[in-house]
Amino acid sequence: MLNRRKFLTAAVGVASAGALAACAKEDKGSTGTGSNGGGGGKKLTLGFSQVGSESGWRTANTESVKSAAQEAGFTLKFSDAQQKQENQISAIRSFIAQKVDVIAFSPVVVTGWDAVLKEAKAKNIPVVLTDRSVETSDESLFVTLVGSDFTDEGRRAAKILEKVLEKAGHKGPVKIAQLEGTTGAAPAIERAKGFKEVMDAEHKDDWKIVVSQTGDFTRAGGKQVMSAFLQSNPDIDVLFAHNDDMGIGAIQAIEAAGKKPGKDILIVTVDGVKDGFVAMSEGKINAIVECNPLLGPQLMEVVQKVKNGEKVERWVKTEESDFLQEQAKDALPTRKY
Ligand code: GZL
Repeated sequence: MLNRRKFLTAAVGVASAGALAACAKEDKGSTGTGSNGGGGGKKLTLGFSQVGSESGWRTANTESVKSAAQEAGFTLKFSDAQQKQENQISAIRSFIAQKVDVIAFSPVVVTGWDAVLKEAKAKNIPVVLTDRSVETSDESLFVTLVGSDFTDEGRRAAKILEKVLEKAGHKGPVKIAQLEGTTGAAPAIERAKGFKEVMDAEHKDDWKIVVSQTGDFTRAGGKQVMSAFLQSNPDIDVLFAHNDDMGIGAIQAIEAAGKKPGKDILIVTVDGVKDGFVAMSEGKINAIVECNPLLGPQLMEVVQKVKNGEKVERWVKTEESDFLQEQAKDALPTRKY
């Protein structure tokens, strides 16, 4: 996870990574013509390890990466880890053995990457993180992160919940259930952190998270955990779900319990996938904090720069908005994922 301290030390990382990329460029040499790959014509080969296919967000992200790689004229070696870190580590080792030009991956969890990233560094293969970040003691192990600020998404979720509560005319204490993303994943850790920051600063006396558990970013997980929440805490006022898919699963549980989602229990989610907007247009989700999965084009631009040995920002952030229920119907036709 990137923070200011890490950002400052990362300047060294970028310099050495730039050298890495330059080495990679020198090692490759290249013949032939053509515009892609930055090596004077040899096609750039990108090894990409994807988390899995756990949510609508992930499906859209995979599609964006694949189509952008094709558009860029790169050879893409793509691996779906089915949400298992060991599968991602194996895939990265395979990319190293295949001597790809650049490795990019969305780390399923934040820890446990130093060893394999050191292996990539030893072979002069630059690594680009996309979507999620990692915790590492050696900032030179990756060049940059192309992705969202999840802590800010958590803050935005709390701020938009204030508007939802006001619109609903809610008075007095607010009992909140939280459906967390995958345990140990950057978006889960950071969205919870950002939400709690606002809660502690501005709602210490009236908001309380009465129950919080992971639904692993899946619809099934959201439905199962929400059912359990309703057994133990039947008087929940609000659900904050770390992604739309868990929110959609929770809606099924809420309706099965004879309650009205979006009315009896106000719901704020993160992502902004089409099904989330449909649920919001039906009045079942009250607000969505967007997390843009269409990172493909930005990622390929960064990959090309890294291959060319050009300097890149330590964090290439994605632009995103927030949506209230009344905006859902108008926004639906233009949603791209
Ligand atoms: C966020 C991404 C998260 C989404 C979930 O960038 O890592 O993983 O919010 C997805 O939908 O499963």
